Amino acid sequence: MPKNGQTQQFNKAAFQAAVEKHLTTTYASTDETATARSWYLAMGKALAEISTGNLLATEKNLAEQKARSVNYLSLEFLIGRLTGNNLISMGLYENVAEAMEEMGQNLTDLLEEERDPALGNGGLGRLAACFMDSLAAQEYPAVGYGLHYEYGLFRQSFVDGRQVEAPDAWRGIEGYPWEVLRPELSQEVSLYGHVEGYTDENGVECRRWVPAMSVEGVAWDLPIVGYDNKSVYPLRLWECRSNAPFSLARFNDGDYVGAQYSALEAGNVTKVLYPNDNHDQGKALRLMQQYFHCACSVADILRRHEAAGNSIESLSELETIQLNDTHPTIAIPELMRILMDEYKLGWESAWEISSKTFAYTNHTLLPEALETWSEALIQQMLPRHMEIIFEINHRFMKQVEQTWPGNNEVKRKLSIIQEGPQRMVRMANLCVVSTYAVNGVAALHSELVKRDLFPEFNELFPGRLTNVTNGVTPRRWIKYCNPGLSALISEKVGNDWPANLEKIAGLEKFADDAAFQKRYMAVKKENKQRLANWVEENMGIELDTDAIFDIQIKRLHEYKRQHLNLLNILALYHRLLNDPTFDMHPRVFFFGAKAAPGYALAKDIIFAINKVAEKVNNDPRLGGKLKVVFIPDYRVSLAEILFPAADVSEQISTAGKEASGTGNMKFAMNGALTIGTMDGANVEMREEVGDENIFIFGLLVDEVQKLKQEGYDPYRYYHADSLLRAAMDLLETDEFTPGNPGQLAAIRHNLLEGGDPYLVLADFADYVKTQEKIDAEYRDQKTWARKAILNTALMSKFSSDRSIRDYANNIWKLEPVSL
Ligand code: GL4
Repeated sequence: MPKNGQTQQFNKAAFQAAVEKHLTTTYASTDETATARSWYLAMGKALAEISTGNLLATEKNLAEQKARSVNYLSLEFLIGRLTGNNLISMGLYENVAEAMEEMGQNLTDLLEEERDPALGNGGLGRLAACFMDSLAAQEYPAVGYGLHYEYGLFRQSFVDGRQVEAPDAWRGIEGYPWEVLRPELSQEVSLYGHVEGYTDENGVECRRWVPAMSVEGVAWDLPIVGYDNKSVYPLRLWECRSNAPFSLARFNDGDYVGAQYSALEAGNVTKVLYPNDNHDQGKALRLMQQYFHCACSVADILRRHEAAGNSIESLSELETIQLNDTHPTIAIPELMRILMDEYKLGWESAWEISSKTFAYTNHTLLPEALETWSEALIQQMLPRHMEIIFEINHRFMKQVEQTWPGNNEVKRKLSIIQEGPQRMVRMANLCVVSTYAVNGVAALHSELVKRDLFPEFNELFPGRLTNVTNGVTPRRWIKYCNPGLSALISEKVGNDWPANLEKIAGLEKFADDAAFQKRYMAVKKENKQRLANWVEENMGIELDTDAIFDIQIKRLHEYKRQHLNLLNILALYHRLLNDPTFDMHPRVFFFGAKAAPGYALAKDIIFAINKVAEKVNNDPRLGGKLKVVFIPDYRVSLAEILFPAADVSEQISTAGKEASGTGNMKFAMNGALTIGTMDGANVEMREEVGDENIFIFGLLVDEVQKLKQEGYDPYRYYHADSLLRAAMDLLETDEFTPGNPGQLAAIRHNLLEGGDPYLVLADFADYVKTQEKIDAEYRDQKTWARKAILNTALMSKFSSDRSIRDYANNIWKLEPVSL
């Protein structure tokens, strides 16, 4: 039982009355007409009353204490359902279950009524959600700033195996019960127009922005409830509304239609989340989203700072702003603009404050994900910001000249402005130049940031580039999603492990205990059954829980190599049908993945997996040994069923491409063994669990680079390996698309002729061999159980509580403040 949570304050009768009140007055239902959904909504509202009270109390306390805070700016917060998790953090799960039971409602069923707020694409957005949870759990003062998208990440379905996207109206028509509107925090955001010079009353030459239009930013707060404490931090999401009259000049000019058009555009700003992960699309509306997010957030940070009676000069002492990737970079020139144009500070003073306030996290090395914005576009939408960016670059170039005199090549490389037919602003360069700390998200990734991405910056700013290895919250990713395992852990190491994951190491000594192994594996079996039930009910596929549950869940991307997994499946299919001596333990290969709507090859891979699944799952010749299940509409709430049910975790990206991964950590905590490359956080997971307890395969980063330099020739592997050939050639036939040969050929073509930068064929043989090893080892259930237990026991490093402490101690210099 939490020690200082809200349990003591819980008054069951009052809570039930609040639920009743919301049922009738908020949702216009009676006990007779209420649906499960209205009960869930009323319950959510009654709970939100408690969390909102604590949110206001936390806000007040932090302002009074003049506590230093972190402001986490992110275009994505993939928080998933809040109700179950908040109940656990509030220490009210059992109390509320009982209260609802007395009202004739089953809590577990009601929790299923909540739609996932899918305000993120994948790992980057989910990390932000785990970080907010860990900030609140450890009471490091924080505000999360994001966007209140009307539509979250699209909903996915399959029609004849192909991905179809539909809009995700996550709030439903009733609105989301946990969110609370903060009208008093509204901000006005300017856009377009021009810059003019003027002389102020002291005769100083100044610049100012004369915007052409403005929109309104409205704040919605979602409560981030601290586990086992009273603090509740806001996740503040900005919604864009168009101002009236939004474009006074145009309106007065008689350009009525033009003015309306701007209003339409502005109303669109927070309409939808861009569905790209690890890919920059460069659309003007996206830049508007980014600026809108930054303008509202920076203004709100300054408002809080001033309201607490602090001087602008002390900003960097009391506030730090963490940029989650480059998406909120425009916050930097925005703060500079406000400091200079509104607070009338000179460049040096403004820079002194700004460059000590911002820090930046890099989440990817993929060139196509590194954001650049056309100078012309910024110039048009944000003319004063463009001017400031030029000035930052001008001063920075002088610094480069001092270090590398006359070296134009290094200048070209480091410049914030990329020359070319269309000049572009490199957002990552702007970040590195303008922040006090830059971090990668796993040890290997951070080394590559220093060595390959920003070597000169590392020389120029020694110590600025650093590492904070990612983590995940053990509250959602063990305690909430895996109650069976949680009970087992608590029994052995006590029940304070969710807030102190180091304690979980206490399980290590039970790894060889036969009785414990049995119970641990029984929990795994129950979790596999829960997943099997879901699949049966939702997809009509029957599964055997004695089979190995092998799971790859993440965004669909060539670098993550779902198609390598597919090739192994095709190889198994081929061997089962053609090699009488071949035997394998039954295995179910699960996939869950959304492809960016414009990413054709990713969609082809989804189609291929679905087509192979259709055939394989219904082919009696395979004797039920091989099943393939592509879970549609993969999302946080499904992840909560999938992670606990896995025996094998697929982490098979090309070495050097996956910055960290966080699903890898969730799997291992829940006792899945990893098959993975030496990439991202896999490297550190191997360090923690030891080489015997993880299945590592494939080329290393340096081998990848070397092979590419020498010239990767996929045919070399294709010709040398008959199994690979058999698997690849199946894609040309109509084996899986009867009557339509060649429907899956795009993948084969890409791997052989498309100059595949992810070297799929080069890693195939080792991957197959390592999968065979897994097959053999799974048959020895005792050894398997031992390894699985050790994976759970040795994952404490990957709690996001540890990540947040690293940020707090090494970057933010933040102290906890308890309520
Ligand atoms: C990502 C990385 O691809 C992923 O490896 C990492 O775990 C995550 C959080 O740091 O960030 N970068 C982008 S872009 N999307 C991601 O998921």
